[in-house]
This record gives sequence, C-alpha cells and structure tokens, in this order.
Amino acid sequence: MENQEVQARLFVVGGFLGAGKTTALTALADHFIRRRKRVAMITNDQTDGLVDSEIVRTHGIQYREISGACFCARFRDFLYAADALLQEIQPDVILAEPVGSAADLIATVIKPLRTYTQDRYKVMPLTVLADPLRIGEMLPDDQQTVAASPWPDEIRYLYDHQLREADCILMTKSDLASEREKENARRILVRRFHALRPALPILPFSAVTGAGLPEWLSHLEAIGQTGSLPLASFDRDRHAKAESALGWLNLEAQVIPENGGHDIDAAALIHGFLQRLNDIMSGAPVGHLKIFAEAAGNAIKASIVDWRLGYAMDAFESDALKPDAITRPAGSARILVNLRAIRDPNELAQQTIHALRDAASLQNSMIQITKEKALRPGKLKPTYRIGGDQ
Ligand SMILES: Nc1nc2c(ncn2[C@@H]2O[C@H](COP(=O)(O)OP(=O)(O)OP(=O)(O)O)[C@@H](O)[C@H]2O)c(=O)[nH]1
Ligand SMILES: [Mg+2]
Repeated sequence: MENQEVQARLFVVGGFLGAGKTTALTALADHFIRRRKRVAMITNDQTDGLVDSEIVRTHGIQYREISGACFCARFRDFLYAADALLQEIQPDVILAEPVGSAADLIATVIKPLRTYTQDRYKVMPLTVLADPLRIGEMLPDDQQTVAASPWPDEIRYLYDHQLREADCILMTKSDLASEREKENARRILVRRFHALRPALPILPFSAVTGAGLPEWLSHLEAIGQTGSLPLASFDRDRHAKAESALGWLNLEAQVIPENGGHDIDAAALIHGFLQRLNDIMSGAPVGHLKIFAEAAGNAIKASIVDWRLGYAMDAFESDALKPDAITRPAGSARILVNLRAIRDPNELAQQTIHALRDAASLQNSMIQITKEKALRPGKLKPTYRIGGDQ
C-alpha cells in the first residue's frame, strides 16, 4: 500500500545521450510550477562542469549535482542530495536525470529508493526517452541496417537495455521528426519491446509544444508503484565497454576580448566554434555535444546529436545572470562544452580547444581554459542491486 505521508514525488527520467531528458524535465518542472508546486532537480554526469546544471540554474530551479558516476554507483550521494533538497525547500516534486549512459536503473535506483525511502518519497515509474531520429541506427532490425549503423555493438547493447527496462517509453521531439520517421521508430519499438511487455506505454512527446505531457503523467500515475521489473539479465562488462567506447569531455573557458572595448557575441562565437569543430572532427559520430555560453547578462545553449541535423540555438535571460551575479573581465564570455563522442578523450580535448581558439580569434578574443576534464568512464559497482540475476 502507498504511504499517505510521503513528502515528495520523485521522477527518474533516463535515456541515451541527447534523447531530450533535460528539455523534457524542464518542461515538466514548468508544468508543476504553473500549478504552484515546488520543484527541485538532481543532475548527474561522469564528471563535473555540467551544461545541464547551468540550464537548470538559469531556469531558476533549485538543484543538486551528482558527478563522478551514475546515480547507481553514487546511490548514497543521490539520497543525500534528495534529502537535502527536501529539507531545504520542501519540494512537492523532485526530478532526477541520470547520466545518458546509465542503465539497470530499476534494480539499482528505483527499487532501492522504494525499499529504503518509502516514508518520504513516492518513486514514480521509470520513464526512458528515445529520440525517433536515432532509434533506427541504434536498434537496427536487419543485417543491412546493422552494417550502416555508426554505433558499435556495445553502445547498441546499452541503448537497447536502457529501453528494455522502461515502465514508460517517451518518444521525444515529436515536433521535429516527420510522420514517417515517427511511424518507423514506433514500429521498431513495438516490435522489440511489446513482445516482452505488451502493455508498455510508448508515447509521443514534444517538450517544445508540450504535446503528450498530460498523457505521460497520467500513464505514470496509472502504472503506480508495482510495475518496474528489474532487467532479467544485464551484462555489466558489456555496459562498461559501451561507456568506455565514448570519450567524455567537460571543458570550461573564459573568452576575453583582446584590448577590451567590445563585448563577446556569444551566438557568433558558438556558431564559429561548431563550424570549426565539425571540420576538425570530420563529422565523427557524437553522442551529444552541448554548449552553454554566458555573456552580457544573456545565456545561450546549443546542442548537436548528429552533425547532419545541424543545431538549434536557444537564448534565454535569467535573474541568475544579472550583471551583479557575474564576476568576469568586462565584455568576456564564459563557455562550457560537454562533448561525448566515439573518440579518444584527450584528442577530443585538443580538438575542442583548437576549435574554440579559432572561433575566439575571429572575434579578436583569446581563451583561458578554466576546467578541462577528459576521460573514459570506468566500470563501477552499483551501491545496491535489488532483483534480477546479479
Ligand atoms: N524540437 C525539439 N527539440 C528537442 C526536444 N527535446 C529535446 N530537444 C533538443 O534535443 C537536444 C538534446 O536535448 P537534451 O534535453 O539536452 O538531451 P539530454 O537527454 O538531456 O542529453 P544528455 O544530458 O547529454 O544525455 C537539444 O538541442 C534540445 O533542444 C523536443 O521535444 N523538440
Ligand atoms: Mg541532459
């Protein structure tokens, strides 16, 4: 029976890199805020310096960041963060975004939470997001499409297992994909996952238009606390191989105008940087490339999941960016780059710095690197695993 005294609903929303988790969660946060609910978020990555945290901050949402590993291997930190948010701001809702390479979340996060924290959290069923433009190359259904996929076997294994354990699959970006692309993606998902769980909801969603959000929430309420089946088998070595097939880079830099006297144009800087990086990386597959830049009281973010699709740039203003909240050399910009791609992480760092330096020089500016974290994630044991075969 559900505990009537719970203090907050806790949503965990997973899915591969770039699937749309942060965008969906900020849309969900806005939905609750409009209904006068208090919302907090928890972000997560393999290392610190997260674009996602900046996005959440500029939305004015209180958050905690868990870095260094997935929630599953940092379960105590995760719980500490959730409890701290609960104490500090008494949220009605906590939204948690696991790193985009996380899998096996039912056994290592959802079940442990439901076991140890049922006095204070109602842990909602696990939603896993899938980008319809990527499903075909991640879940190829014949040998021909397997050969055409730019993704190695292990990454496709990870992607499949992320969705395999979902209580609810949300097909994101429904405003972006064509009807044909959506139909094709849905056909692949139905064929693969309805064979395992015929009642699994596979729902269309757009964070941009809000279409599908009420249906998503009502499905989660209907599934309740009793669904959530841990993966029957999960090959942790294969998962670790998938994670380490990706180079991971979190970079932060100041872009400072030479001779002062002018402000950095953040949009032009990002545009120049992306063009240059695309040339240097010659279109190598990226899991996700995220950029956040702050200049002159404005913030801009851009993101690439596939070089061929280009990028959209979103600009926003925020109280968190008021000039008195910023201590930087006059006219300068702060830029954060999070890049995950099939490439050696040190090479990624060099190429990114190279592209950034070139883009800055087009603006008569120089760069100062203030953070550089380049790594391949290693294999870590989950803190708890409840259910399944391990
Ligand atoms: N048009 C459109 N774009 C979307 C939608 N959802 C996400 N995007 C875009 O897709 C890109 C990736 O979205 P994110 O929300 O950052 O993806 P993520 O899953 O959080 O990525 P990681 O944190 O890197 O794993 C961004 O450029 C978003 O603006 C959507 O519903 N419609
Ligand atoms: Mg994100």
